[in-house]
Amino acid sequence: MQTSLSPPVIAYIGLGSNLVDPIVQIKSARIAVAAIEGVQEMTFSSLYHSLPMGPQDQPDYVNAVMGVVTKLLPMDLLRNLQHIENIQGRIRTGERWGARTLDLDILTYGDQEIDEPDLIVPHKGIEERSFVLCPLFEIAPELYVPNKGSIVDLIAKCPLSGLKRIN
Ligand code: ROI
Repeated sequence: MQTSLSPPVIAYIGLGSNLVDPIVQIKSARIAVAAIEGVQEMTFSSLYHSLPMGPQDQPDYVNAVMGVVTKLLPMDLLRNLQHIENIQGRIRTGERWGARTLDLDILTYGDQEIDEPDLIVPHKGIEERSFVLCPLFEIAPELYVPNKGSIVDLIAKCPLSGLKRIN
């Protein structure tokens, strides 16, 4: 894949799956993300079982968050993550907020705020998603999420119901 390089930036990536053996999906995705040229794994959270946000007639999710150091520009990182989603046979049911084999979201990219048609960073709705905030807090308790607040404050305001750490 054609990519442009920038100075190293710490980015956090959210991983989620609720189809086709979600734990295996997340573990394979971790390996694939760490193998992207210009991306180096720094930290990886525990895996968490979470109740679906959105339609309830879908399986529970497995979620995790990965911290990386990357020289890729945000759009290049995004394209690489989408490529991994596709390789892992991402099934889209067509339903809004429906079940998915693999979701890889850029949660934060350094202290940057990005508002492009394909990419909003920090991830939209992060403050309502305990399945993102808890694993993120586990690996980055000092993090300040640009324009949103400290991870500590965000967690304090977000209900944690239905979230269970797996390992
Ligand atoms: N719900 C949970 N629990 N975990 C997710 O990763 C997740 N991802 C989504 C929607 C459909 C919003 N719900 C989710 O995209």
